[in-house]
Amino acid sequence: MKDKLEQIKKDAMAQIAGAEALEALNEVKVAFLGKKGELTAVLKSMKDVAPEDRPKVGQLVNETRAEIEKIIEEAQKKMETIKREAQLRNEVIDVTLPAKKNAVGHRHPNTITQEEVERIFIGMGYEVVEGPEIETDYYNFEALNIPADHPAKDEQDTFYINGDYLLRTQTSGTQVHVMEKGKLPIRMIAPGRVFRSDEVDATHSPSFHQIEGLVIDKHITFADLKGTLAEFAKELYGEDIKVRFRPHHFNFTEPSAEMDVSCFKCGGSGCRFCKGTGWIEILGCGMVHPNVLRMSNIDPEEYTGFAFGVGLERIALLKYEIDDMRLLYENDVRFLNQF
Ligand code: 2U9
Repeated sequence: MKDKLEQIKKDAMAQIAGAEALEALNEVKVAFLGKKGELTAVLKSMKDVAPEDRPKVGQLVNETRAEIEKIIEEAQKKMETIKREAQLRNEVIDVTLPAKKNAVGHRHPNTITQEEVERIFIGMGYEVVEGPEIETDYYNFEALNIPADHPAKDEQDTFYINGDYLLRTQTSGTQVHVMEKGKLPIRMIAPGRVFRSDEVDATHSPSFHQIEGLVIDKHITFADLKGTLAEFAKELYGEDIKVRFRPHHFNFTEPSAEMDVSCFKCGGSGCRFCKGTGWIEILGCGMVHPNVLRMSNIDPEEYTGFAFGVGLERIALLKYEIDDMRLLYENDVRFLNQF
């Protein structure tokens, strides 16, 4: 029996030494130590051993088993180490290689322009307020002193959702919502998308963006309007920019005006950009009409205010010298990459 066990051990050693991979080693383990393995067979044949020899033989079998297990385990560890080392060699990372460049997106020129305008007014203490794109006739027209028979209310100019609701044609409804809350003074801008039933061309689109402003406080005068908007123009186009105000008409402001800036291309001497005039129109403005204040429960005897409106796309087109508004909506990356 002792010789037989010696032989089994020798065979096992030889096979362990010959096993080239973990799988082969596992097979050796099964062949010697498994349920149907050689050592198990020896244990099963113990019944043929004389009873007085059994404890000794049993001990011998167990020792052989422990030895084979130990050697297999060592071989296993060795192979795992070799495998891991090979893996580490293959997966080596050269940390000195340059990193892959991430494709970073661009802010849309409209967004850049909007953020620039917001930055300027936030710097002057204004709040940025967003309002709903769907409004009622009251918030879009009536509260702004626009009478029922005004041509702007025509279906040719305004998108009606139904008899009650429409897509706002200006962001002014947002200011009305703020005024109705009754918290004064107000110093706010309302940026956002507006809708008008226009045909698409180089300067028109059925959907564009406005930034409107509203200031209401005691003792606000046209001088405040002029000073604020002149400062805005300087921040947007540079210290040397001049402004001029031309009388205009809006239902929601009285008096009303349009503001021009001196041409930032030629400095005012006249060029193709300003069509030879030296001036470029950039916004509309005026003192808030007493009717508008009254409708939102503000006493025009106590409070006055000014308002203004800029077309965001117009500012962006001028800023980047883009001659077709459609480029701002097509999202052609070759165009957008430039900003
Ligand atoms: C309230 C009171 C007054 C907003 C104003 C303008 C003048 C204006 C145009 C600019 C270019 C529209 O996009 S555009 O075509 N807007 O000229 N907007 S004053 O006046 C208000 C708004 C709200 C309660």
